[in-house]
Amino acid sequence: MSSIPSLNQDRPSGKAQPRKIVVLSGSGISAESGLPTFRDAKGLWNTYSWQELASPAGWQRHPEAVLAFYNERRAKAWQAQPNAAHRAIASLEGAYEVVVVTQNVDALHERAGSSHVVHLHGELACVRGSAGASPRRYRIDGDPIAMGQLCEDGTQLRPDIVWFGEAVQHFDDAEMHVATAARVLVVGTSLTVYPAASLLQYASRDAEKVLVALDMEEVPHGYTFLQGKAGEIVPTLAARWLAEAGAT
Ligand code: BV8
Repeated sequence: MSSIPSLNQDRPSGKAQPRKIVVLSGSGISAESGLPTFRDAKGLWNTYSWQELASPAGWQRHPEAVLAFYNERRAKAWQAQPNAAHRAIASLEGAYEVVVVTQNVDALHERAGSSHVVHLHGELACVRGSAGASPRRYRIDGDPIAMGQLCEDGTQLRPDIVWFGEAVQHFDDAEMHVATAARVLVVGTSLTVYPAASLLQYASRDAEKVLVALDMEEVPHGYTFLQGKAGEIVPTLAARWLAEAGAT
């Protein structure tokens, strides 16, 4: 795992807003919904080659294999159900402003009821043209796409997913939300992938910072590590925060 950059980097301006919670989630939060993670024993990148299936070069070399890989994941993600962790995060909206910044490409946060979700790495349920800096996007939910299905601009439709070597989406927005949160809850990510993992360092010094995972090689400075399953730990945390806010 790449080392976590030192904390004395320039911080975006922004005062922590007392009732703002920002959740930074990764594939581990969807594991209990039956969706695979990436780097665990049976993770996707231990089964498939990300270089071949989640990179622009792989798309150029064999687009059919890439489309098949994402068609299968899109169908599975569309069949999956939100779990107790997704639902607990959505329930916090009863008493807090909650922004979910996710590396995940499934829609389980939205389907659990979260109303403000920022996808850094794109969404399985969307596809886009395969050329240009601001391609047209289409929502296809759980449907497959095939070679020959074209965007209005005439280019082959591709998954609206951020591959390795491609710029992540909404990063500045995500950075601002982390910097103005009174609480930062990191759930189900190995903090391997950048620049997403660098978001943790933008949390305010006075913010409450919690990290939930099955295991964590190196716990970031200032974060409280709660080891265990998201589906068990996050509902307890949410209940405590709701009680503190006087909500039941
Ligand atoms: C870019 C596609 C530049 C979507 C993914 C420094 C700065 C910037 C870039 C880099 C850098 N160093 C290296 C890079 C390059 C690269 C990178 O980070 N490489 C890594 C491998 C070292 N980054 C990039 O290429 C990024 N792009 O920087 O572009 C640029 C700039 C301007 C203009 C042009 C270009 C793009 C990164 C996005 C790549 N796309 N996937 C898809 O197919 O799904 S990454 C992939 O990893 C997924 O998106 C995933 O979300 C993400 C992170 O993985 P995790 O979610 O953390 O999953 P993982 O398996 O690792 O861990 C699971 C965790 O869950 C574990 O901690 C486990 O304990 C826990 N867990 C499991 N079960 C449970 C649980 N916890 C609780 N409960 C459970 N039940």
